[in-house]
Amino acid sequence: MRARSLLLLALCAASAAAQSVKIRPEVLTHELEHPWAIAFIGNDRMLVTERPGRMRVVEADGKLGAPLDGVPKVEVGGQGGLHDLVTDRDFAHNRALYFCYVEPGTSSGTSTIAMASAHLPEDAKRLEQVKVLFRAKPQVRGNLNFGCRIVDNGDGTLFLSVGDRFTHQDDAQKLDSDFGKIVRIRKDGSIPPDNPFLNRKSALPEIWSYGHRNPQGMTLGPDGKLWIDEHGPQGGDEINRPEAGKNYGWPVITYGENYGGGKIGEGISAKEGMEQPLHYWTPSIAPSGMAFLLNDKYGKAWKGSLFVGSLKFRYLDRIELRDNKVVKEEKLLQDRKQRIRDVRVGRDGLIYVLTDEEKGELIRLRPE
Ligand SMILES: [Ca+2]
Repeated sequence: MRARSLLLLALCAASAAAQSVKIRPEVLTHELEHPWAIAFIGNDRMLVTERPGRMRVVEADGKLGAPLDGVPKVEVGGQGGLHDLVTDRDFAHNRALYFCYVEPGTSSGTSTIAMASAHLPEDAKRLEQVKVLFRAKPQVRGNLNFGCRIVDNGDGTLFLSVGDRFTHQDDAQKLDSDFGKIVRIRKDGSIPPDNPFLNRKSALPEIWSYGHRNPQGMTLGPDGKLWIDEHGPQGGDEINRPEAGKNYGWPVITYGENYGGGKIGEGISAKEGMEQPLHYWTPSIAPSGMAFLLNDKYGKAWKGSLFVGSLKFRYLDRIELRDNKVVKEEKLLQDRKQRIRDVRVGRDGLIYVLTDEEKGELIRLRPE
């Protein structure tokens, strides 16, 4: 009897905890084809990328605009196409945007990851002054593991995540390749004078950190540091806080294994000189966009939480951290069974989510 009441109490406590913040998902549009990223371009307007190479305005009431003119040619196929989009920190004054995409290579069948800047006029009908700031080296075939998230670091530089392209996993440990790296450049495309490998012979000067696999989520934390999530192989998806010049281990150390089983390399998960992840998921959740909620629109319980989309298990993960350790995870939007591609906090302080489907949705989470 006593055990039963204790169990009941525990169950009540668990469900009370799960329902501590009730949210009402408000679908603004379900007419987006594989949307990838949201940028807030006004108090009541958003700009969204669709992987097949389009950018479109979504009004606060969900009204969808025509595709913008001026988007460069994008190589669409597999996981690749048009990916991340961010506004400049000073967007209200300079109307500057940064976006990344898969660009056709110079020889047939090859491609690479490019990052460009553009000016968005007030009417938001087209991109102007498009300038390619960076192209990842080398150009190769294949359409997997592009990475392709951007962060405006606030010091005049941009971070870009570049995946290992799947076929080039060993490049993640090589400093003469951009694959498996976080790169850092200035907003005019030049190299910042304090990047970590400027004095290393044969190292690419844009490299910030290395040993990454496929980072599809990236944001600045409340600590002002860069936070990323990255896909492991089978198991071993990670959260990292990439610091200048550090090695995050892939493919030498990993908590994952090869698809279908079998160890990767020596099958080790730790090695001197290589950083441990802040957190890892086994089995893989296939993490996507990430955002910190720093306001209390959803009450105190969610303030400070990190939100990460799961493509594979189709939920929004709410992560509580203490001293940079994950102390709790809560699965949200599970009943909707949608691949979550991006999560951002809007100018209104609310959480917005994109679902990566043929009829992809833009969802605003209303606290109740
Ligand atoms: Ca790692």
